[in-house]
Amino acid sequence: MGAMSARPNPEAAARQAENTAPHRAGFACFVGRPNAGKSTLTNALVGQKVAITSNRPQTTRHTVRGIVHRPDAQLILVDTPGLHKPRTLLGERLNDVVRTTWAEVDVIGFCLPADQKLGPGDKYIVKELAGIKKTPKIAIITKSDLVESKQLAEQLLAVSRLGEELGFEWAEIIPVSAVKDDQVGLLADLIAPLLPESPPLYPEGDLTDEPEMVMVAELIREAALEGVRDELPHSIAVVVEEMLPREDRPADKPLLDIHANVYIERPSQKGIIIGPKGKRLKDVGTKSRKHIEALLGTPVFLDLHVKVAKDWQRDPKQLRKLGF
Ligand SMILES: Nc1nc2c(ncn2[C@@H]2O[C@H](COP(=O)(O)OP(=O)(O)OP(=O)(O)O)[C@@H](O)[C@H]2O)c(=O)[nH]1
Ligand SMILES: [Mg+2]
Repeated sequence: MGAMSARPNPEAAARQAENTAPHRAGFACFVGRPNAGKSTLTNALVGQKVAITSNRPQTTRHTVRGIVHRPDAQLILVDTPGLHKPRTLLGERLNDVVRTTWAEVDVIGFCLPADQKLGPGDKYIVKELAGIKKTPKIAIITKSDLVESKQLAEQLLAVSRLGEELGFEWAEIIPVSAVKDDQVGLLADLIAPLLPESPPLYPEGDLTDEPEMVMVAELIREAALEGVRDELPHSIAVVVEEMLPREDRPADKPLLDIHANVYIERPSQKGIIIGPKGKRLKDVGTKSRKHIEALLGTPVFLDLHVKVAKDWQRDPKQLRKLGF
């Protein structure tokens, strides 16, 4: 028998002649336990802060899209809330968001921190991922800068074995450090060929599709999270009520008035957020204002108020009001 001859494909031949691969575009989501480094990695790939981060678990509360533009591909990264055992209605809603997201994307990136033992929480997530047969899955060992190479090798092996145990093979397994910018570019190189052939889905230069008011609220929440302990981080929610250019300002000296409410769950938390003589709240305002001004490119007057939304994490009505 002679060799099988491929049908002529003029398009492919032309491409080969020019040596250009088809342009690809699509969605890749990052999933993993809270605090695994998903948002930090998203920001590192995009090259700009599109998602807030903190050392408190469950920082991210909605999906955030970060867009990476390359000549050969457009990667739309979908950062998701950490998947966890829910203790509140909010927690359940967040987990639902993650499950909806991973069912819709072209590539799933499972994030596992290098410095944490692969635990029941991770296994629970990977087991669910194993059920999504059609989607290629990449295991990403995050925070590689925190461990020695021996520990890193063990983690790579552990995650590879977990895939085997659950009856699937990772499309790739890669260690990265978002903080040290180690292998972040390589991760993008690995995701790109897994995306479908497509023209770009977002205009050149768009880095996210987050509305400005949401980003502003998130930057305030990020500043408010810093230094608070125990249950308080979970209790904080921020809503921007209004953003208006101040009237009667000369054109070369604009000022944007931003009014935002910082919600907590109980009156007893008010004192902690505000701090002695209002110092903490003032610091939150100063710190977040700098980030907001950088984001919007205009001077800002930030007016923050602390309000109690009683037990909002468990109350469907309050959750709706706060945008969940
Ligand atoms: N050393 C080191 N720390 C990192 C790295 N990536 C993230 N972190 C830290 O890990 C903590 C959690 O990072 P996030 O990106 O907010 O984690 P997340 O997975 O988005 O967390 P949730 O939104 O709560 O699910 C922060 O304190 C980060 O600074 C890394 O590559 N190296
Ligand atoms: Mg996050």
